[in-house]
Amino acid sequence: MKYFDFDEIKYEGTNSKNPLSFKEYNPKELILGKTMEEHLRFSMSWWHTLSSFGADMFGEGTQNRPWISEDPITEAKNKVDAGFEFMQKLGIKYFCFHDRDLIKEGNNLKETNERLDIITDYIKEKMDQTGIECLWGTANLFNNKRFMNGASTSPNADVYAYSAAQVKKAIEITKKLNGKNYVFWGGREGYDTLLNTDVSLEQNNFAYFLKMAKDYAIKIGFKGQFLIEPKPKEPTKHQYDFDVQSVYGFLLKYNLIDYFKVNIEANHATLACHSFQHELNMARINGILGSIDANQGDYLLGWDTDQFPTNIYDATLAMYEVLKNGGIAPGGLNFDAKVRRSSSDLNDLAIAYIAGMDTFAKGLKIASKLIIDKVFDNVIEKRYASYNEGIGKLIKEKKIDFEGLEEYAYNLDEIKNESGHQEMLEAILNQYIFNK
Ligand code: XUL
Ligand code: CO
Repeated sequence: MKYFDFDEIKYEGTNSKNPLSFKEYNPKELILGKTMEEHLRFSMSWWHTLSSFGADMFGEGTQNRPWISEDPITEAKNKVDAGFEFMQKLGIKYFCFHDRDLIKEGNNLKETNERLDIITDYIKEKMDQTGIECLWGTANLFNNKRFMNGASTSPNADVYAYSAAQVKKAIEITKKLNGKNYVFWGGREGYDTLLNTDVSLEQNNFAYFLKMAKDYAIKIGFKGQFLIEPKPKEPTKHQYDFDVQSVYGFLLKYNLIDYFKVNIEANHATLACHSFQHELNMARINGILGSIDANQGDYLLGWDTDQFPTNIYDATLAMYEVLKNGGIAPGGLNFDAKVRRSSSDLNDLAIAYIAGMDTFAKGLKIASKLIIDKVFDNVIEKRYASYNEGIGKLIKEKKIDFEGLEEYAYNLDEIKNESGHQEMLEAILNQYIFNK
């Protein structure tokens, strides 16, 4: 059975009026020596695309999806069929999943795991037929009520043990599907009030959980990259993986830095009061940029709206960081995004993905020009030139101390600073966005 009534989506160029066509994303076009498809590594999110129906805090779902069924195994297989048809038609080469997106839980963990075996066999067949691959897998440790106080940071040791068993299985199925990465998003790993929380114990337990996970992955020969996905809040008030810099400090403290990178989500960055580029930059300069959850929030709303990314400024600066990083592989750009509640047609899903893919494709093209022309590199190099000679060189090379700096400062006359030219740079960035 076919679920979508459109054919393969093609690149038709910037002037096309066909909503079911790419205007910017031309998969085989070369940019800086690599195809767009190699740069962008787009991925479909199983949860938003196949398991979400537009429900919100105030109302039920609005989107009829023809793959729904009463029988959990039939529904799970339908979702695989629909998902692979969708990815093939859009030319998306990767998917990401939570264990619980694939199939509903059974009556106990054993039955749930048996269901996972059945559905991953089915997915594997489809992967072999289509060449589509798994970007990452993860465990959903937040939906079920057993996780009401967290999973690996729960005050209840039984929940901790259950979570470990669930992650063990999730790593196994990700390995079975040859996943390129495995993600830890601390859904409820945080707290709502310090009046009942032992943060120190929770963080130690959390770190030990991650250590056991990486030890197990090594033991079974899972070669995928481990990623932590920072988010400052929601659903808990304060989440431990607040942002890239907190995760980095945590990984250093617990000697996990060699085994984990980060998966950066745009909407999580803005919830932390950072720009998307800030988070990507912090990850890149610390050598931990692993993968991206491509979406965007709404600047007027203070929550995680997971919208499809259409903001060209953000996408350009994100791709700038990706190119500066030398690419994102084995990570990719996963659309952790859902259509709005009122976008209730099935084709809205495809149009949303096309909009996101075109935005990042255009961002990639603009970012490559910014890099070729060294637009910001030249400015930054000049701005920090004082560190290339004299006193600055001594500072940079750590060959001077406070006393030496004091002596130097005593002999300074007037200190002259230079303009940062921010508005000029913003205008130049606009020029590249408008014209390239
Ligand atoms: C939640 C979120 C998750 C992770 C995977 O905000 O982003 O979907 O990406 O658990
Ligand atoms: Co995400």
